[in-house]
Amino acid sequence: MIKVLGRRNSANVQKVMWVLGELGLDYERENIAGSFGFPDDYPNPVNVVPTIVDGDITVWESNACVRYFARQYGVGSLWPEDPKTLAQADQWMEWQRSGFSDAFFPLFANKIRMDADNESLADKIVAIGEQYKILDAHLADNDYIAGSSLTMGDIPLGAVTYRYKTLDIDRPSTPNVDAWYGRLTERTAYQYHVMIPYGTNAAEWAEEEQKNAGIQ
Ligand SMILES: N[C@@H](CCC(=O)N[C@@H](CS)C(=O)NCC(=O)O)C(=O)O
Repeated sequence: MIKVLGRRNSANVQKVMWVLGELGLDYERENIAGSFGFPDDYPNPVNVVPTIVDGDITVWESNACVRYFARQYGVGSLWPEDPKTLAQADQWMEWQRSGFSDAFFPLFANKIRMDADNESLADKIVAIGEQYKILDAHLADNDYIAGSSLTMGDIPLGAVTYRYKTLDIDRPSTPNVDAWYGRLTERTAYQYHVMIPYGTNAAEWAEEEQKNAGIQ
């Protein structure tokens, strides 16, 4: 049985859970990190979530976990067989981890988990809007990140986009992102694993974390 170690309200854990949902794989998830803390024998030297265990292999770094499951169980679907499509999926996954995350995560953490107001976050709100304009231009010619169907390339950006779209902030017009996001929101696995309320401030965030404790 696949094990996912990580609290359900972590966007990085949600990437992995969404993949498992898309692939129809059985799993057990354990509440780790945040208010749940880390067990002494946590098998990840960095002490962040997610970590996944599948038989004799343990993997951490969320995008590496996404790639592992896609390649092991999703060749031809989440893991594109065509090397060029695969390269496109991989490229946007790398981008999510670099420039995009640098813009998004400080905004989200400050706004929701440290209760900062939008005025103090103005530069960050503009910065993530600029990142979404880059994504919007790419999606003008693509229904999904790597072409005409969902691949692993959609997972990291898609998992974070629920949060971006539901934050109380101004956003630039990005019609192609909107259409792509609309397609994601129609997927059962996305609804169940990603579209999870997170509250509007630190107290609500903590409440939502506990509400999710009993949900697989
Ligand atoms: N690069 C890592 C980052 C993981 C990460 O920062 N996870 C956060 C949750 S999204 C975490 O574990 N924070 C500590 C905590 O929640 O206690 C990955 O993609 O897996």
